[in-house]
Amino acid sequence: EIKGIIFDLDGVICSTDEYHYQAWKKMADHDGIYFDRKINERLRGVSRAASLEIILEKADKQYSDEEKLALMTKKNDLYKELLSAMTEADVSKEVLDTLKELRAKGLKLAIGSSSQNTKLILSRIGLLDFFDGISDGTIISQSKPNPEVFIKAAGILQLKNENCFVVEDAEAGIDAAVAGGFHSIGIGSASSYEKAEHKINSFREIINLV
Ligand code: B16
Ligand code: MG
Repeated sequence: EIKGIIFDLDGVICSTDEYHYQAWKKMADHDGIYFDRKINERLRGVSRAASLEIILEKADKQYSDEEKLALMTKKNDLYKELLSAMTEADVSKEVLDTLKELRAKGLKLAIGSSSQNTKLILSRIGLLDFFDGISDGTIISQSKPNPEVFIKAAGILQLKNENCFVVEDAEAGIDAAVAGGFHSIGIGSASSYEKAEHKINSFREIINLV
């Protein structure tokens, strides 16, 4: 029985996945490191530091820890610049209406995101006070595919993992859900991932699964 739903943020609730790409791309171009959308797919759901390691696979020099920190800061500054232009209009009517319908059905709703910018994004799109729980990159020590972020979200909702859906656009996120014993729904980039228990093409379809 499903009593709660844990939503990934970037690429599920809003399209900040595109801003992540643009910010990493600018950082990489500036440093002369090859980066494209295909490599970007591997960054979905992955922490900032792990994302940088993936990007640096294409670099032709070794970076010190200090330089890596500077690159991450640069990327995050570029990313936050893009976030500062976000408004409530950056959540689709489909997402908003579906969230409200799920809430009306008595389901508990939480965010489970690797991002340390989660609360900033939620406040920009007007959803900071909407969810029953927020588990994000500021309270975890291991990023997806480790299930920690979802386990903490279920804990906040006071629900068992097996009574929750996890909605994810990242393969790493689906892997995390499976590892934690959650039911999973793949959307977007994860909508054709074989490990996703349910696969949907539009957010509204969640209604049919509960
Ligand atoms: P930040 P999600 C993830 O968010 C993104 O998918 C991933 O690309 C990003 O590197 C990660 O958050 C960390 O984000 O740099 O803002 O802390 O998909 O788990 O909501
Ligand atoms: Mg995501």
